[in-house]
Amino acid sequence: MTSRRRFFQGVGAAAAAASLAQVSQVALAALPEPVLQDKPDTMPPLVPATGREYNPVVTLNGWTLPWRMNGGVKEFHLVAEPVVREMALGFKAHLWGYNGQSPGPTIEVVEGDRVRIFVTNKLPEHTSVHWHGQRIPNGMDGVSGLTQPAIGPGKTFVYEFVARRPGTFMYHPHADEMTQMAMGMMGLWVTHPRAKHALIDEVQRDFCFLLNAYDIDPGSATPKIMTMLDFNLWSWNSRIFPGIDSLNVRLGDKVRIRIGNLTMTNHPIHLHGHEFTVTGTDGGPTPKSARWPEVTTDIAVGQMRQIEFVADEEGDWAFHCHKSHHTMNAMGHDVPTMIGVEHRGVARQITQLIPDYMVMSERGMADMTEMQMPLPDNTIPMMTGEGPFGSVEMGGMFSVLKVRRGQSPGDYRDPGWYQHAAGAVAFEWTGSLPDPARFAAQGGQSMPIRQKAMRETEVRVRKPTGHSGH
Ligand SMILES: [Cu+2]
Repeated sequence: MTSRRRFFQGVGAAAAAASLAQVSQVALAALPEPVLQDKPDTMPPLVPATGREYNPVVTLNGWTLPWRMNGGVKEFHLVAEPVVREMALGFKAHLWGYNGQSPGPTIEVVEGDRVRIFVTNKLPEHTSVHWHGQRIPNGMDGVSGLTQPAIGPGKTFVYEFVARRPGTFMYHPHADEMTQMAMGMMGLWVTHPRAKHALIDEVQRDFCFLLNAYDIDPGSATPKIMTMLDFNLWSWNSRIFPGIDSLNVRLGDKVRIRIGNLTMTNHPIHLHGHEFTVTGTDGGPTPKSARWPEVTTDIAVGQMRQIEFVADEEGDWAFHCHKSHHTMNAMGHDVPTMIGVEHRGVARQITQLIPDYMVMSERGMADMTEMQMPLPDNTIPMMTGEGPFGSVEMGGMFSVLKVRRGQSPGDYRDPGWYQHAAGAVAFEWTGSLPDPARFAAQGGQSMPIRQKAMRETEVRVRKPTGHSGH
């Protein structure tokens, strides 16, 4: 009963009711009852009630798909369907996903498990599921047209194979891929090692999430699927800051974070206050001789990186993509840089013609967090998030690693803001100041310029620019 209760905790009350129905129908139904999830919260780890033991992962703003055992085979039921994903409080996106969510639930199995996955297609078009990174029989690889016919709308297909090597993998359609991935169809797959593994350490916290990206115009809800690179929402598990949960750990915990990239660009993921090592890639555990300490790891398109560290510094540590446009939410960004341009006088004249005209960004963009600008329905500000000391002026791919002495083992709840010791926070200086050192030389040049000398001038011209390739 205890394990069943933990099992239910892992999937939430609504889903628990669904799996309760599943239990009574197991003997009758050919298909495992699909378990659905309608909450975007981070669910506690799903402790296995049946099958081999393992140390479960925690999916950031996600959940693990329950299974049933059938003659020694682990049976899962994935349902591909349109979903509504709350990407941040008050902002709902109309996506495609699996079992009520985008991304789909994490699938967790153990090395050597025989796995049977029923895939029911409730999308308006055909689909398939590719098990990215896994060693499987070719006919189970899920490439529609190449290794199987596509799964038509309303149809259910079965995939069956043995999870041969431990690691972190992804799943996604290999049918009208551009549309279906732009719409959010993807999920994580974790195969735990069967026994103690020389290259896979025991950890106290094991998190995972996918990097994904959308192009949704403010005020609308459906992603623009033709977008190639110019996405405006950079998300972790289809959530954007401040909608991404913090990663809450106990001081001294060994922490593993598995991050898969299914966007169309690379993401240098950066952790404050700690050094980590990359202990695994899609190809499996990294040999110990090939590990080195880092604070940022670049995750290319289609790659997975698994990082590990000991959380030995208390505090609230920023954890984010280091491309600064990826820590912003949707914005009209075809906007000239106005820093240093005094245009208030001009604005006064313009407002006589266009009453809504406003002066923007002549001192930088931080004013945007305070600006009381009417936003369209169903979007969120481009930079926001109230911290204990004011706005953190972030969005997109940003979260916080919270390291606390008092966090109990197995407790993933948010402990609140870090309480700093007296005098341990950077503070305003009001005393006298020594003269700051300034670099005075103009610098040389490696080669002479072959052109007539011009009168020295300070550039004041602003060149109109496009916005591609950011
Ligand atoms: Cu990024």
